[in-house]
Amino acid sequence: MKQIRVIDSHTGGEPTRIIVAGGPELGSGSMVERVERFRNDFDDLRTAVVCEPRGSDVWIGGLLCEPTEPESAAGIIFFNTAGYLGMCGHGTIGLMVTLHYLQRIALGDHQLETPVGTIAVRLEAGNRVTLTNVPSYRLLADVEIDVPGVGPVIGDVAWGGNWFFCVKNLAEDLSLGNVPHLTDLTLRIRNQLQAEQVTGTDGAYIDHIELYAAPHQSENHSRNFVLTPGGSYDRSPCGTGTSAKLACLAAEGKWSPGDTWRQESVVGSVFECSFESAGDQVIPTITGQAYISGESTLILDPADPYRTGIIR
Ligand code: PYC
Repeated sequence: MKQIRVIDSHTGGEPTRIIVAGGPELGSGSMVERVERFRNDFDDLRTAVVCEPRGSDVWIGGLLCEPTEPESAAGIIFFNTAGYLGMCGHGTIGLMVTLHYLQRIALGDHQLETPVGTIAVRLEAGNRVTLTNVPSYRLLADVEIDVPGVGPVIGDVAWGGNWFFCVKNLAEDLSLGNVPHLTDLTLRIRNQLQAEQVTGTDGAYIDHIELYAAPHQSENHSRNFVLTPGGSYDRSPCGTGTSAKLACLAAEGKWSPGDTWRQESVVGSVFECSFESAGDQVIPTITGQAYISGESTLILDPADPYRTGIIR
């Protein structure tokens, strides 16, 4: 029986499952080479960890790796039921709290290696984590697509460690009771972006769609709904999505460097964010809290026909 040891946490309601033992050996290459090795040779381990029956579309998994640089606390490869993620904001916050729970890191400043770059992270008391994300930018402004059953939808294409379509012209009720409609709407938008060949750089598939509305709590600046690659929605305000949003706000001159943007999620959890300008990009910082929610050993029984998950 194969055994995989995992620690679960959630960040603003969005779960993260970190593989801390029993994961694949990916060698000592760059993080990009390791994610390719994971994808090509060990993808059934990804599906075993996050797909049903052990997981579901809401889960983000992370494989903890030895870092390539001695000054880094860890390397991390994030993944979900659809594939691999460049970066994950809520997952990084969960990872830091997990490393602290394992007594592998102390409170203070650290760095983490991801396939899209090395990021700085600070762990504070109270499970509070601030991450300085990869440079984020708006690629395309005011893209209009004609979504079947919806009509014209206008949005910006932006990078925040993953690709996002940040919708600008829809006024939807972003409440939990409306999740089935919001999911259907954002799936239609994503399909239409693909049909009209609207992509990120080098034809990259835009797998995250963000809707915005006024916050429910007056101290916040915005509420969002974020469709994630597996077709679920982010319970947290989405670290990479809020980085993309900040890049769009900066490009439009609607938010100033250093000012705090409080992004509320569809479940009401909040990230405090800001950015520094770096030419036509921004360097976002995202602060949130995570809590450990479980520690377990996954068992892959060779006799179990679904040991590597239910694959769609
Ligand atoms: O927080 O960056 C994020 C994220 C991406 C997908 C789910 N959460």
